Amino acid sequence: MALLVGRWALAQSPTPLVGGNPIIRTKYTADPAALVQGGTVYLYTGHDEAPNNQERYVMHEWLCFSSTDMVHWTEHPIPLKVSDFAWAKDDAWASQVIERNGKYYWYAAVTHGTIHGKAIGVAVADNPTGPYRDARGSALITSDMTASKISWDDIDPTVIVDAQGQAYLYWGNQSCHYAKLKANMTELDGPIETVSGLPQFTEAPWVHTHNGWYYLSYATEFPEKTAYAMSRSPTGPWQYKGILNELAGNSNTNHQAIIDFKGRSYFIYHNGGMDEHGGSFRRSVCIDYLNYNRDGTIKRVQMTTEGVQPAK
Ligand code: FUB
Repeated sequence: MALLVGRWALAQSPTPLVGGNPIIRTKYTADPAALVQGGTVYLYTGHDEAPNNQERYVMHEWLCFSSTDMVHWTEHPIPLKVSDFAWAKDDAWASQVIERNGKYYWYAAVTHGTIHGKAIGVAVADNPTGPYRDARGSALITSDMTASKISWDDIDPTVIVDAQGQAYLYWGNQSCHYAKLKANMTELDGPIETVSGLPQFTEAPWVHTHNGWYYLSYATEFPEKTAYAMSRSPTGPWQYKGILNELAGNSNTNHQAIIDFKGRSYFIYHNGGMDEHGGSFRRSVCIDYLNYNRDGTIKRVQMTTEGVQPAK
């Protein structure tokens, strides 16, 4: 059964608000990813469950919401948990869902149960809201597949399929990796490469296309801002274009998704601003407009309390 949140929840508060940021007020949500399917946007988030007195990530499951106007959001039953990956230990970190040939593939960062470090799994479903099941029975990416001094470098997957039907997986922390995926979307199809041209890359890559350009946005520095680079190809070369979004209030991370929907572009991110307990480990998803310049570069995002208007 779906539960209407967003405006409905706000209307129950002592001081009624209409829409606005954060968009979900019933629980803490982080690391947004969004998928447009016809007239509906599906929003996938992590779930920050840290008690108010604990400053650490407590994340065991992912959440799914949908909207037809970017303002009224409906929550769906929990579509995926860490425990759905039998080989994983914990930590439902950032993820992304994409559609291919009528199947929905959910790429998710977790902590591996037996191979030291973070790992990326892939789950599959027949519809965007799931339920999702482990598509491989093993991790797609493990920490021993990449050279790094840190154990949390294999996180934050983002996936695109280019105009020729080639799928690419990008991920990383400190270094941005990428690899081709086979058409089955569950196996690598070539070596793991490193993306160059992304100064001060921290994490959270998100690759999207718009008017013939590829964009790779990412979290930069720490605490994190969002920066971006552009290319005519999913494999680069990438041209760095600067800061896209400033520090997001009260959160040391800044994790974005970018979509076009019903004639407008949207920047979806998180901050730590929902209530007096909000912060880096109790984050909340927000949405503001994204605006392009004529040459394809992107105007700096203006984070707002009011958020966006209903999309028509
Ligand atoms: O939510 C856990 C981690 O924090 C994500 O994987 C990063 O992108 C950062 O938002």
